[in-house]
Amino acid sequence: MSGAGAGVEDALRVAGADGTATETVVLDGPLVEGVWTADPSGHVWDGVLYVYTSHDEETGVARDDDGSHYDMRDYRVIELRDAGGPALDHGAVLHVDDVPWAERQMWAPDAARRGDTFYLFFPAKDLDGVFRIGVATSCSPTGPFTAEPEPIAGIGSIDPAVLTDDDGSAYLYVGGIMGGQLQRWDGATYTGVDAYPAPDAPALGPRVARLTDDLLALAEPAREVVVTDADGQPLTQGDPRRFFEGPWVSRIDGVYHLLYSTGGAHTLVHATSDSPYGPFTFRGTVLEPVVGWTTQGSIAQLDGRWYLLYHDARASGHDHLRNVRIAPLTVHADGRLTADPR
Ligand code: FUB
Repeated sequence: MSGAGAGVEDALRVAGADGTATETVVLDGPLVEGVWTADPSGHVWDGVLYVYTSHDEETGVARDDDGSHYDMRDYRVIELRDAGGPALDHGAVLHVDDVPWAERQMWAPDAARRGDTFYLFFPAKDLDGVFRIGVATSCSPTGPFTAEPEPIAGIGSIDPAVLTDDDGSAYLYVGGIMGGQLQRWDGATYTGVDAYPAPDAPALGPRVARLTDDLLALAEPAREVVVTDADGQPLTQGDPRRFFEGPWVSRIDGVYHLLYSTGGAHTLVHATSDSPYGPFTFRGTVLEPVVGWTTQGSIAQLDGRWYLLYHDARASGHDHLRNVRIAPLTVHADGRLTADPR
């Protein structure tokens, strides 16, 4: 952790670059500067907001349809005591070189807690170029994390997100189409073949499975999550509102909210259900398109207020060099969610 030797409160007063706190008023700017961060997953534990992010870098890998230029190699944790900042960047907490089965592209992560153990869930490509989901553990929310020797069996693709429900059950959601390879998974099997539904057929949905009590494996086969329109009809593959990537589920006032990116339409949207498995009913746009091709987000409640964590590329002008930001999130009386980015 940065600020080593000093208490967290002392470290929070330190202004500086990578590995120290920033004095940015984060509701108006990036959470941290001097390092590119993306794909934020926010969790409040013991009154502190921990934001788990991927770490964008310019490594010279050429842009392609597989997203190879999103060539990230490690994860970071950013800590906030207050949504207005300052933010403390704890630096790299897990590097691809320390994951026995992973080779590249450490994309959007999430974290979970069980007792005094903290879990980092992450996607990465293995030696065969297949996106798999890994898990790493730590005794601290700020790492460092130690990876399990093998990825989680029975599930793949990208963008893991874990919902810990009120009864303690934990659900793992994953998925991203195109470069995220969701279209190449048939149940628990990676086929290597792009199989997209026809434009007028039900869209590909993220996958969900309950995790075992130790959060290291699936407790059941993964199933597909369906998102429907207001009439209960599945959104079709040709519908710009359909799921693209970045699933995130929060339970707000007893309702399960599935947040996801629509990809080509460049919006963050949400859908609601009375079950963590869905089906989810499409509700609307949470975040209008940001600068940059990708849009990704998560939801956290700090000091009684709801926030959206998201990223954009407005500072760099390059899709693959992003900054994580935070915006107030309004929960409307009818259950709709809308973010108010600055
Ligand atoms: O950051 C790499 C990938 O881009 C993520 O996994 C996607 O959700 C998108 O943000």
